[in-house]
Amino acid sequence: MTKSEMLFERGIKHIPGGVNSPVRAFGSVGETPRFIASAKGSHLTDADGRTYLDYVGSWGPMILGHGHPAVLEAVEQACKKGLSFGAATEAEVEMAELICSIVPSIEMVRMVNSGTEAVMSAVRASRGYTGRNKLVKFAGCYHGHSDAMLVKAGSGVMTAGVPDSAGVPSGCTEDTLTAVYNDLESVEKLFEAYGKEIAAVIVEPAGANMGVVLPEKGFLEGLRRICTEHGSLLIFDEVITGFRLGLSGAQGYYGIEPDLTTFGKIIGGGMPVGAYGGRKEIMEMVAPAGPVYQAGTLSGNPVAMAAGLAQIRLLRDTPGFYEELHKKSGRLFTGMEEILKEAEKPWQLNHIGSLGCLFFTEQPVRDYASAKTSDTEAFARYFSHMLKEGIYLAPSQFEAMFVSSAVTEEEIDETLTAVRRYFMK
Ligand code: HOZ
Repeated sequence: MTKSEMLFERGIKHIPGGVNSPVRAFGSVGETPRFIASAKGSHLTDADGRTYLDYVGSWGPMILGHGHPAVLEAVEQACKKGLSFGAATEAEVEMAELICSIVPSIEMVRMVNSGTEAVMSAVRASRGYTGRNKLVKFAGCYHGHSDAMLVKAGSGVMTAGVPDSAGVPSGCTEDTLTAVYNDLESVEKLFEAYGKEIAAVIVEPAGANMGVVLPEKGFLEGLRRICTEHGSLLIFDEVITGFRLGLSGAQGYYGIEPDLTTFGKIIGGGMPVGAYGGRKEIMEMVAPAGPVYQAGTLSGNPVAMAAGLAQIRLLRDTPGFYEELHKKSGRLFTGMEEILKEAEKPWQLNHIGSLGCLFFTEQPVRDYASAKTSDTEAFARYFSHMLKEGIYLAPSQFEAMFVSSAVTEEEIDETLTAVRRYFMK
């Protein structure tokens, strides 16, 4: 028995499913989860001492790779000054100034502790601001696990095959309306029926929790237009795409200005962080400036702020960071496409910047329904092969592959060799 297997056996006795977040249980790929002991640069090392080339990067935040010296140094210095004060600090002001200086649509920002919390709070702010209750989300988009968002959600909800979670009272989701990703008509229909009641449309500007699903030309522009016409707010959930598709996230990449934006883990450099922000008049609704209540003892935690500030400044100040990362990732994804052209199995490879996802289906993947046509057993076989080759992919069909700047050109070649060995056998 491996140490990971033993730890899983022990964990299962006292943690639901043996893990603290469902996807990491490896359930949908039929493997035992690897328990990670440490990580450095582009690699993870498990409890058995096996190393893996990491294409998960803690689900996004480790865009610089693990243990970047500048981030570690900032954390060490912050730790020495105190772990938590439950009071305002200079670092929080610096973080707010930094985010507002980078993302043009954000004039004010509130720090929280996770993407789930960021979305929950942004939705509340949108309702407080508009005085409306209804919310439009898209099937397959994942916005964390707050009650109102667990309707046709992506990520682990999608692999679990439960479109709606147990334990969520119907009263909590009756104002959540679901539209089809990349289908503006489905959005128009909801606005025809409920236009004056819709507080906001929330969307992952590039879907990354039903696998990777890209917005088609005109989709985000259409959402912007519809929201403006109806006095509803447009919320971009940039928990995955923020500081990943570029310094100003998907909104900069596609040139669309949302009213509110949510961020997650990436702005904490690996520490538990989230944030939501947007136009001043909307954010001034939030307590104590306004009547929308939202609070948190650990929000803006000094150690998390130090890590996040160090990481974001590196992303901002490293010349050509995103060009380089996208070029490297592009070589990986086009290399995979070349190999897959020769493969007999049906496939679709969706990718953008340093995010990608291989689906096992003949249908182009453009929404929840087409993502669901992927053969998840074929994905599981591919996943197991890659893991044996020492390559750690997201353990679910409906997650993204994240490339970090720590991955070398040689490691891209190694990855392509492993892909080739699978498809050419
Ligand atoms: N899709 C999730 C991140 N957005 C996976 C991580 C998790 O749920 O643990």
